[in-house]
Amino acid sequence: MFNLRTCAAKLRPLTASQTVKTISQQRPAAPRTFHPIRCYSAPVAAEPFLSGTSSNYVEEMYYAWLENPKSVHKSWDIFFRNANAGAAPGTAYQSPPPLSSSLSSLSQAQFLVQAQPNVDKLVEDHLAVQSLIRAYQIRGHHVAQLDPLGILDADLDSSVPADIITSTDKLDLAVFKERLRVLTVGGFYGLDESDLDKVFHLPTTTFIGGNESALPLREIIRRLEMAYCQHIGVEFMFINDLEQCQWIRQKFETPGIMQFTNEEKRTLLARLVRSTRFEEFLHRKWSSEKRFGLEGCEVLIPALKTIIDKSSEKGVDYVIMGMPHRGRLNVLANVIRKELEQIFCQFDSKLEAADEGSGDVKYHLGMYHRRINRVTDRNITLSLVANPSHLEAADPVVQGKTKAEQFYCGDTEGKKVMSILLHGDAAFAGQGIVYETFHLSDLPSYTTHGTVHVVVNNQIGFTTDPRMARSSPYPTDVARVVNAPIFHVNADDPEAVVYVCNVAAEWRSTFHKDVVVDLVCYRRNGHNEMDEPMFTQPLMYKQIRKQKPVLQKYAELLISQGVVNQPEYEEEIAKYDKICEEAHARSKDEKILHIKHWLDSPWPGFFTLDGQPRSMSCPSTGLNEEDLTHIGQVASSVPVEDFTIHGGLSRILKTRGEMVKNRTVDWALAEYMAFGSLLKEGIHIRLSGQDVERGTFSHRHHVLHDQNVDKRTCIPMNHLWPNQAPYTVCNSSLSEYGVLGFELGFAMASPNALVLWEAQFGDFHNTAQCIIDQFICPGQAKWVRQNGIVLLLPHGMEGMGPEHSSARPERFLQMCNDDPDVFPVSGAQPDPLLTPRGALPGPDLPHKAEGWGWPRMGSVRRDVMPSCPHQQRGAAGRALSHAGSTKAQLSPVLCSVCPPVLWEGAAGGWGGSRGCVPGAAGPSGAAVPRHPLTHTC
Ligand SMILES: Cc1ncc(C[n+]2csc(CCOP(=O)(O)OP(=O)(O)O)c2C)c(N)n1
Repeated sequence: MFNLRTCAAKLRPLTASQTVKTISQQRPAAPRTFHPIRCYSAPVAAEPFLSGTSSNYVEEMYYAWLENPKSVHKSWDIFFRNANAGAAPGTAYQSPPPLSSSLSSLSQAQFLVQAQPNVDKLVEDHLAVQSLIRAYQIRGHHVAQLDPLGILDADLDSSVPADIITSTDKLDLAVFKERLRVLTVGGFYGLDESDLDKVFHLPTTTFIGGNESALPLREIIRRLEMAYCQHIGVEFMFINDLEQCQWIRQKFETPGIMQFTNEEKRTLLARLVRSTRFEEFLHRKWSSEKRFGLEGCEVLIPALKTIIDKSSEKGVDYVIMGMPHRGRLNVLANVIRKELEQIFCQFDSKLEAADEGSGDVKYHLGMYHRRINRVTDRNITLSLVANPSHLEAADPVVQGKTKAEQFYCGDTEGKKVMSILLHGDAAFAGQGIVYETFHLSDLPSYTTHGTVHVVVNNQIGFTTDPRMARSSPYPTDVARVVNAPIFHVNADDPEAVVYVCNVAAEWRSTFHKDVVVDLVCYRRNGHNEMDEPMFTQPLMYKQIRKQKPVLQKYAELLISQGVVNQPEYEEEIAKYDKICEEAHARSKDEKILHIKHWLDSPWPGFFTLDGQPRSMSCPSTGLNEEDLTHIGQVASSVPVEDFTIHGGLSRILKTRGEMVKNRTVDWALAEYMAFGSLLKEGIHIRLSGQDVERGTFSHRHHVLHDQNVDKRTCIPMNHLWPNQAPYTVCNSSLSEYGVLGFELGFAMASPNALVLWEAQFGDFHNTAQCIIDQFICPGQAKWVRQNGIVLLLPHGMEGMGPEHSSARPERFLQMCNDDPDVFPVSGAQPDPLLTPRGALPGPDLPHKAEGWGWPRMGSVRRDVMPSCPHQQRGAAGRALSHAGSTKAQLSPVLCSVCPPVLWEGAAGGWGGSRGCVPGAAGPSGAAVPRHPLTHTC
């Protein structure tokens, strides 16, 4: 039930003729409370018993009666009924009937009972207005005018929700009457036309009143329409936090809140000029080149700049962005501010590449730039993360990189570093990785403390109509799982767009949670500039041909408002065109394409000035036994006081301690020693994956849990040395694609960390195949940047079925090979089934595959790896000697007895974490061929 508080004085009659100002003056400003009173026809203040001291009592009585008339004494029931029924001042009170019933008291009771319908109407009307306001808050977005083309409903539903009382355009009386009739007949509200001019107190859950606490119904509806049914559709009522809902209501309902100064309008116009003229310039110069232009959503540039400006104002100084193809060049030029000549020269097909890296640079590679934000006058670093064609694959990578940057600068609350993710409407709705990434957003070891998502919702996916592309009303519905507010906005209303972007950035800095801006726009050309969209969307494109560009519309508006004049506008255009022309002239001087200019993570200190790694050598990896013993002792102890561990774990730790004494190690202890020694050298380690804290096989136990105190844990690895690097070990959500992408992004931020992702079973890595195929394997060749991520893929022949028994390491070898004529086969004779051209699997494929793949890997690994404790023969000695000589070789452990087998895939390398050049040597030595595409270290 609502919080019912008011004062008896408010039980006065209230009519539209009364100034609502008077009422608002009586009302305390904060906290806002709910006042359900509407109209009493008798001034109860005139009652003799209503003295000042009794008013609170009366007030309580009144609300109790409103809820349940039987809950108060009969005399109060009669009084309130009479007052409501219009009894004259002083007559509402009736003394209780005498014990002996008389005819007169009977007739009096009858009079009172007849008052009942008025009371009911009062309560019903009050609830009706409540419900009406709530209906707009929940469903107003369904009737907001979001499509600039005016042909498709953004929610794919043309019907108006049954409980929204009016049409969207105006408070047209005819439409209103009809709707009201339908709703009245349908029994929704029980209001009728005569109620339109009655004044209602507003509940605390709305801000439409501004400084007024009561409004006529007509005005209530008008204001609700202004707030929820114009060019902004706000979806937020699924959020189950009252403060957050109130915050949003205040931002959108407060009358006149969407105001812009002339200066702000001119800045917005100038940004639209840049965005629009940039695409026009590219079109003029390279009319037959693909560029995935932004035409139809030019407002994206002011939108992003607004988010960045507001975030900078709130203290953010590093923004990491991820985006797909659409408008990427424009974002690089006008948001990140990459030099225009660097962009233009990418269109020159004769340009020779100075370094490694594949084609398609301009749509895929990233960028890193530090500059002054002109609006806030503060330094800001902007980084656009490289992305493959695979839509949305970069989402978790951006989040991981953001987390790493936050971690390394000690930004534990995300106040300094933030991420912005851009999406296409079809991809946002269709790609599962979006959902997996959202589910990382609030996990302690994965949160980036709020991401601003911007959807370029051009209402088409390549050639596919949204009605065939998704089953949800909006493409953004996936964001509802994390209670992110979603602001849909008509992209042809630049001020509305800028307004919601400001609110989104403020939301992020206030609540540190995700938020979505859905720019409902259109795509002026085909999917790329060479595509004919009329084949498949004839009607839409007929409308698009007629559509005035947003720049023109906004310029006309500002000129009509006198904010700018025509010559000023033309001058702005000429100024930017000149900038483009001059950059184009300079771009012709570029003879060589430097792909290293397109990097998103600079790795300061790692490269020489000419872009080469400072050192190609691996530092000595040897360790003394004293350190190993120390690590082993910590690994077998509980390094904090008064901490009760499980009895079973005590036995495990005791066994560990004995192994240390006996100079033997098992897999878990060897891992401990490898990690511990790196931590001593100041190398941060992050181990992430499903259940990695304990270890799937209950072997690791890196996090100890106090058996008596909830959430009290201890990570002994962080108690090794006084000045050691931190060790992060975190159980992840049950996702491979999302979490591996995240860790890859984390590893991207620094070459001086060891970042490991563990699959629960090795073969589960295939649900993260996209990250492996698109980012890890093509590493240097595609991205000009290697990555030290290490994949732990435990697998073994232990009766868990054919797929669980192998992590398919041979696939990594295959993916690291880019010679079309050679496969990494082991036998003397090339296997015809496995040659790349014309190779079709025959009936004997399993046998053949086994012939070259697994046994070969197995035998190679058996050669280089230490034995396990089950094969008592010198196992510990070998493991220790490995740990003592080269930690990079410690990891491959194979045992036919132990269930888990750890394999460091071709994808990963520890050398990166040791400062050597990834790719210089593989962890499994000869198992990984040396090849430019090989991404091992
Ligand atoms: C994972 C993946 N599947 C398919 C494609 C091929 N593809 C490229 S763009 C595109 C349509 C994308 O539509 P949308 O997300 O709405 O973005 P828009 O191009 O309209 O901006 C498709 C299917 C791809 N790049 N990635």
